[in-house]
Amino acid sequence: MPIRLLRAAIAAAFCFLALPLHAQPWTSQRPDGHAPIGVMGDHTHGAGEVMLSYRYMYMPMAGSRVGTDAIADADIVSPNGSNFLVTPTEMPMQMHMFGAMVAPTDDLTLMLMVPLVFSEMDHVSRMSIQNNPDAVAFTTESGGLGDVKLSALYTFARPGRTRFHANLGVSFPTGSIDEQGVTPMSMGNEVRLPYPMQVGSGTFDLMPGVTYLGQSDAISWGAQASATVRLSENSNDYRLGNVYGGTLWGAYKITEMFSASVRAKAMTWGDVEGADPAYAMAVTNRVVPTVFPDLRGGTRLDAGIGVNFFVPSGSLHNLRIGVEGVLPIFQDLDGPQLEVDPMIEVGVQYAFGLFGKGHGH
Ligand SMILES: [Cu+2]
Repeated sequence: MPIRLLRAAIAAAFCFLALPLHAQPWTSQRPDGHAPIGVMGDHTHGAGEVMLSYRYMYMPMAGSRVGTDAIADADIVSPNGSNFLVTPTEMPMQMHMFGAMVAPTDDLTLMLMVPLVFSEMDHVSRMSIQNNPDAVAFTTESGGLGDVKLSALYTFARPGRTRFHANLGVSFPTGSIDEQGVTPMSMGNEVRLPYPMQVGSGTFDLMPGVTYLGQSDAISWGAQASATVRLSENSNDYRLGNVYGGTLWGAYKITEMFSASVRAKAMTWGDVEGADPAYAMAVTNRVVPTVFPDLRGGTRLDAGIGVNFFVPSGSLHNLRIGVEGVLPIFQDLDGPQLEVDPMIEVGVQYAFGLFGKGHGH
């Protein structure tokens, strides 16, 4: 392509991103001024502003897949199938996330996120399936403080009614990777629970990303690309796979207080590298798929619908409530691995000005 054409194409693309070029800047002072609640680090704040938030996420998993195909629990534990002794059948996970944002300048917002994670895992075994196919053989539980994340969000462009900011986060290894439980195979002893029941990554992780936001009078839209990159091996001789994701959303402002959104999200995550030596015997004896480092990765495409509620004025000005339901529509898993079922996320956010301003950006 001739250089001149290329230049014109780039200019055209930029104009499209910056549409519509109204005098009015992008604003958070509307219900769709924040992304659907499932998006993290979507918005920044004005200088001197603070936001406190709480999110609840419920992620149920049930049934397993190999690649894109469902596999029956009975086939996973069959000697003629995947030949494991035990398989997880269900794993409901709940997360409570406490967040704080503070903006030292109009361009820089700092964000702290503190998660509490609670998981349960139900299993069947080859023996239990022969005796009573519907009975749960045993359940394990884990939970507690997850990996605390600290991010900087830096706005680097504001063309027209759009914004671009860079996200740079660090995840701290505050979550346990030594969660233990008793299983029928452990003869009453506490043994280390498998990879997916561990609460943290055990490593410092880098979380880079970039976010684009746009607005017209009635609708808003945005896109975000993000990654989680593990910086080392953890103290149990492994590292979780890196995560790469992208999400795209659009929202319609129904009134000054309500908006509705649709969203698409794609993510791919790697297998575990290395191996926790605590699982060595379980791997040798093919006890359960969840201790195999090469049965952890996958790719998933989700669709979300959500609503945002916003108080535009008065004493509760800048109080927000968001709800989003997320439906997995494609899953390709290194398996047997548990698949994700429809998830729900609910959040409350409250922003205020440190100097009594609280105008919201
Ligand atoms: Cu905020």
